[in-house]
Amino acid sequence: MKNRRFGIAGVMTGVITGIAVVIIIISGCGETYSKKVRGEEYAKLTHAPLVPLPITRNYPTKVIVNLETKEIIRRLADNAEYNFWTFGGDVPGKFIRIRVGDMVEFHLSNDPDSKMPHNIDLHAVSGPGGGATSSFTAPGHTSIFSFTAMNPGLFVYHCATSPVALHIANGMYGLILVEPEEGLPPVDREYYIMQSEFYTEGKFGESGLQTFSQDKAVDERPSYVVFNGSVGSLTGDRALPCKAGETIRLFVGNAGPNLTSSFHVIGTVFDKVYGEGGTKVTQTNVQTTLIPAGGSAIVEFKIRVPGTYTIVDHSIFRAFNKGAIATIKAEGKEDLAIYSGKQKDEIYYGSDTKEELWGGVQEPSATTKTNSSSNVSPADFGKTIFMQTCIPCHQPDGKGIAMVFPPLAGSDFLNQNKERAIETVINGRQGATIVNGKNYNGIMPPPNLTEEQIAEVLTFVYSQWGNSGQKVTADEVRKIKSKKTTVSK
Ligand code: HEC
Ligand SMILES: [Cu+2]
Repeated sequence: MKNRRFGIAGVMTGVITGIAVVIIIISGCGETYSKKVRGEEYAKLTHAPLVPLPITRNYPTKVIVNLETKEIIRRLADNAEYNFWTFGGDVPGKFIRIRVGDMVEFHLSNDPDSKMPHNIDLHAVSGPGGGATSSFTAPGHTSIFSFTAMNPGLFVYHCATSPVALHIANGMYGLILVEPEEGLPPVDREYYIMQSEFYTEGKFGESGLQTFSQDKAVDERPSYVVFNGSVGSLTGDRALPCKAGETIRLFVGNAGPNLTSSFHVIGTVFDKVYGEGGTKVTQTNVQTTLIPAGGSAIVEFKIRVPGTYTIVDHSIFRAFNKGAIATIKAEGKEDLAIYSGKQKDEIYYGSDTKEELWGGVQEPSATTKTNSSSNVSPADFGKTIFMQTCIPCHQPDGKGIAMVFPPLAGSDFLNQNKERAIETVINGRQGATIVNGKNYNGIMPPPNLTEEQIAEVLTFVYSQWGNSGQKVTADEVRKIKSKKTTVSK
């Protein structure tokens, strides 16, 4: 560990040489607090998911923080945008890292193009409003105020300009880490993740510029629950990288504005949790940790084998239906003793023999290997719906799973009769279905999509994997929906 043995006490008793010494006196309620602060530096802030480097100083200093509030229209999800209000041009706001005892001189600037005044309430501040009233800043102005970080820990900051809830709901929040005197134990990688909700008039997945819904916000019914400000901010190419064998520390914030997070990383166990963002390891060997709105947690875990690890809010509809998914991608060597991977896939006939059910059916083939190498342009609306709705059963490559889920790739059932395919996606399907000469007898529940979404997803499916390429319009879907009789079996 770095040279941090000399705490504040050592500094206070030490000989003061030619270094500038600032003595801060904060008085109130008859008590006086004074502390020596040496030197001055500018804080280096980072955009999520990056975290500034650990502090190597072993004395408190004056830290100048420059942060700008900015209102910007930006991606919320594929094809959906939102007018975000931000600290530093991004959601969440920039990460601030200081040391306990530091005297922070905070410069809050509000972009001249802003429509709103903004301010900042840092939960790390000891003082009324956490800095809010002192930092109230009109567009095109800068406010300066100072505070001494009395308590170490991981703290949320947010805008507290009236209406406070709206400023938070629109994206104005971030994290400030106040390191304890001795610092945090070294780890291989640190990342910054912040969960939050967005309340839009449109449903999850609707395209275009989304507007804020006060009703949904009051009812605590978000359309989106996301990590780092948008759906997919940390998935695919943007997954958090690491190597097997490394220890990862996540600084996790929950901005709310309403929901508590059941924070979980699928496929790992948190070796340590600094509960509620405090400085003590409150629990070891944890699966899921609660993070309150306006709160935080620090979690640490070792990634033992390579692969993709999915970060979720384990209030699980939020993950799969509202966007609360992020991923960690670990490279490295397999350790088959720790995790074998799939060793076999066999057909299971149930506990009582149902052999006759499969009589006359062709030899079951092994499960098709999946790989998501479909050659799609990202502009494709239907792709998103397909990924969100259809892949658990029909698989990312559209090949389905032998005997259980029929293929969409090269499906004669699909390609021969468009109306029948539309009807399937409207109503779901059950009973005997023959696809490419093979019998299926499962249940596809109705996917619950709008007419537009059905048209988009089927157009996408038809454009893939050598399928017929025909287009499906929302009008065609509406026509079939309004028919009383079913099209065909
Ligand atoms: C929960 C699993 C599940 C999901 C999710 C699902 N399906 Fe299906 N799908 C099935 C099953 C099972 C069948 C066969 C039903 C039967 O045996 O009659 C089927 C049949 C079909 C068929 C007709 C057979 C074929 O292979 O051509 C189409 C077309 C289809 N699904 C499209 C979709 C689309 C598009 C989506 C996403 C919007 C979707 N499905 C989501 C399980 C699912
Ligand atoms: Cu604000």
